[in-house]
Amino acid sequence: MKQYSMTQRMVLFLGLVAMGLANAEMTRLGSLQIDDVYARATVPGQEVGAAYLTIENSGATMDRLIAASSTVARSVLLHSSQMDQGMARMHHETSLDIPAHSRVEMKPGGLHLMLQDLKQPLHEGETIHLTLKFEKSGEVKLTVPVKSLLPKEEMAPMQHEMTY
Ligand SMILES: [Cu+2]
Repeated sequence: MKQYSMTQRMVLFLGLVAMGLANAEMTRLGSLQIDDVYARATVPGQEVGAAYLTIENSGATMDRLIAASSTVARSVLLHSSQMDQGMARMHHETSLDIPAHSRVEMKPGGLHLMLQDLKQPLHEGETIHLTLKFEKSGEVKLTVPVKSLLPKEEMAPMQHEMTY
């Protein structure tokens, strides 16, 4: 058996620790991998919040996000954003396809989960729970960190017009 030096062992150990940290917010559900999950902090009086995440499907069949819910909001809707004559407009989507061997990313200004009728403000540093329901893979409960507000100019999409 090969003997490792103290330094080699240390490097190996640190590598494993780093891998553990990198995977801290990753969730697996069947062939789906969900990561980069976070919600935006809200200001007092704000009734809606937004959450973002990335879903990767390493499987050979398509799956579909069909519902989402959270204990901090009365409903959670899937929205897409599009620029229309210089104004961002949100559209309510009833489901989100996650094609085989693909990665679907939610981000500010694009796809997002809208937390409607918040029951409490979302403070930076807290965590909330979000439950996602997929057509094939079923349900998964995520622990979602609340991150700081965007600079003011990037907050604009929060106040934009809604189209259903
Ligand atoms: Cu929205």
